[in-house]
Amino acid sequence: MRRAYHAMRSGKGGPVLIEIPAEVWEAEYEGELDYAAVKVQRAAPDPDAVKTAVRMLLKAKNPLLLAGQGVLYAEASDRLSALAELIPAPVVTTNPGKSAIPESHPLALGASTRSRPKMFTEFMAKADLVLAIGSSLTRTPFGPGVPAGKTIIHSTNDAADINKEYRVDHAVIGDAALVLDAVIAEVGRQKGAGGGNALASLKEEVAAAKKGWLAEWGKHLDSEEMPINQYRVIRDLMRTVDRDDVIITHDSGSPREQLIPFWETTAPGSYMGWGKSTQLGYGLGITMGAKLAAPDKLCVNIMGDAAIGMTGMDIETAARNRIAILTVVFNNGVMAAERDVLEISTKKYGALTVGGNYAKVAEGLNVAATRVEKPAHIVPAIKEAVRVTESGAPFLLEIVVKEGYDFSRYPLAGL
Ligand SMILES: Cc1ncc(C[n+]2csc(CCOP(=O)(O)OP(=O)(O)O)c2C)c(N)n1
Repeated sequence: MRRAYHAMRSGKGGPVLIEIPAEVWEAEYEGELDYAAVKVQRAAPDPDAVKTAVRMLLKAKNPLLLAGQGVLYAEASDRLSALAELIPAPVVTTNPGKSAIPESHPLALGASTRSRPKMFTEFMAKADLVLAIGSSLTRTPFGPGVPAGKTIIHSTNDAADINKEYRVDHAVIGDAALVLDAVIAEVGRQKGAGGGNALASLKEEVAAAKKGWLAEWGKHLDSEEMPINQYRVIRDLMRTVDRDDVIITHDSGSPREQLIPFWETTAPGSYMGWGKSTQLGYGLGITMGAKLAAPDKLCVNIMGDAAIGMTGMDIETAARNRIAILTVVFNNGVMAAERDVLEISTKKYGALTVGGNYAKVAEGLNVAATRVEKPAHIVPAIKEAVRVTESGAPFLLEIVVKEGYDFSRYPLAGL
């Protein structure tokens, strides 16, 4: 158990599986239990590596910070924002790193899975140096990737990730909070006073890029169409809930691609981004976990109709245990994410289409539910849903949406 807790908590921590043979499981332990809680261990970076990293950062014309989930685990979001302002440099995040810098921050460009905000692509394209921090820099279709031709500084707490999938120009090993502390202090030493103008003009550039991108998507976000446009639901949800007090996630399929670019996080840890292991139903499970860990937050998962069809019986677990999550179902009657790959089985068996009324299913599983078909009913339904979750019970909000497979793609050249 000591080894297991150490592996869970230290370094690049994560789940641990312990296999216990039956005869051990059933045996009585004789004697005093000799167990002490295992402390979290953190590694600090090599000071010379920090000096070199800062020299490179300050020499770069367009440096960009790429933050991963390690920044969230290290609770280093404030330091990340401080470094961004100090250099100054804009910040993008990986999919699991989303909210490592709150996206309401004026230097935040958002997160990326296969979809991403336009300014993510624009600023990544023109960056000459990328400092990846708290990221394994693993190549995945559900992450951003760093296009070829950029100088890469890779900072992670796991030395095994360095040079794994990218040839990096420089590495700084260590816990993201300790690395950021050291880098901030070194920037202070190497950089003279001034730079205020550069920060102000960078903020203006980011704000203009963001405004332009949102204007392009206004027709979706503000859509009055029926069946309802998914982006309109995301917009209304953002406007109705207190984003500081939310933990939200998506399921796999279109909801992930739709939510990640447009859900602007305001607090670290308020979004659970995932995708490398992309099984439908994961969003529902981790939302229940989030609610158990943070009972005062509004915990939301957005899933498609195929997703709830395959994995949704677990909402009964939430009802039985009074795990007061909010499940939003985008019911478009199809597996839109699979449209391009299910040609033959769709012709032969109608495999693409799924049908059902999930509000009725929810009621059968003791979960209060509403089905919404008109845009004007979205906000009142969200308010009712939040009220029910605040009373301690889960809620299912089914929204009849259009198929909608327009995503905020903006591909990155050179990947
Ligand atoms: C358990 C599991 N089965 C199959 C898949 C493959 N898959 C990914 S998305 C998807 C369809 C999702 O459809 P839906 O939930 O209705 O969302 P939509 O894309 O239509 O919005 C499927 C079958 C998966 N990721 N996980």
